[in-house]
Amino acid sequence: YYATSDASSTTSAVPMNILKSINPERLMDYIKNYKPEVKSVVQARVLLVGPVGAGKSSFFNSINSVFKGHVTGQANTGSAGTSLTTQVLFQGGKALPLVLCDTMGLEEGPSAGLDIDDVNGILKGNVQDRYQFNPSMSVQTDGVAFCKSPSLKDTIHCVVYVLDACKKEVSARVGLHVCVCLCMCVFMCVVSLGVPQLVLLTKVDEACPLVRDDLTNIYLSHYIERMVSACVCLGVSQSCVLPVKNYSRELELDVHTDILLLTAVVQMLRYSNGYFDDIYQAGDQKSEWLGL
Ligand SMILES: Nc1nc2c(ncn2[C@@H]2O[C@H](COP(=O)(O)OP(=O)(O)OP(=O)(O)O)[C@@H](O)[C@H]2O)c(=O)[nH]1
Ligand SMILES: [Mg+2]
Repeated sequence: YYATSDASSTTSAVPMNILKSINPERLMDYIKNYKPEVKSVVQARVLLVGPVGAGKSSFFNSINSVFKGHVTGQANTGSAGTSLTTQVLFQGGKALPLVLCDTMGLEEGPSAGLDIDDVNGILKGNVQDRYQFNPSMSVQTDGVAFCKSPSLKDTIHCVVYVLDACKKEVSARVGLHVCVCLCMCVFMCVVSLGVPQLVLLTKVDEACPLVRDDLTNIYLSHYIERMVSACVCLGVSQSCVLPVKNYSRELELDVHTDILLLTAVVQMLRYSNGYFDDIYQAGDQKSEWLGL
């Protein structure tokens, strides 16, 4: 069996274990002190999108736990919520410069889950927080929850595809599973808007026994390495794939789990800044919109 036979082997290509050499405090400081490179925006807005049950809500909870200093379970995990939930992270009563937008999952079928018009509406900032999606109908442009003239702060600055590392849609062999096809449709839409994109590969603990036993094996696991390569079929480069383990059943925080989660957030903020840079370079005609 593909997963288990490879999961127990490690690669010798990585000379040292990077995870053991990263200081989580420095990552937290980077996040706390991050400032978007445009005056009109104070928080980077990151959209989490992906199949049902991939770990989108768990990711928000996990990041929240890291900043709170203990494991919390705030967002709706394990149930398919149907709203757009815009979640701000706080530490010591102070809002962090990052907003995670959690959505209902992508599902097969024309009247299930989010559709491409819904995603398009979220990306452009047309869909307001708490908007209840109707799985059998796209966002209504004449509805009260539709924001007709959003500004840059309301739009999405980075899109993160959340994929379960245990699922076959990520595997190289079954690379074109329907959820990946759906993600690819979203991808095309995101590319056309110029929004940067990353892949969050969750449940690395469930996917590989070596990693389950010791998370610091993450960059040594052939199985995870192959999963990361398989994500390239979505159109992102390998460096844009961020493997993480969310807090799911744990009662206590773990430093290596924190490092992977915080590293993912740092990348999200860097890519958001890349987006602001691109817009800035795009020309003066947008300078008013940007508040420059
Ligand atoms: N072992 C393990 N379990 C995880 C991980 N991430 C999420 N889970 C579990 O997977 C299940 C689904 O996670 P959710 O966070 O609810 O997934 P979601 O993407 O928000 O799902 P929908 O909102 O239904 O689309 C939950 O039971 C989580 O505890 C992980 O990294 N490792
Ligand atoms: Mg959820």
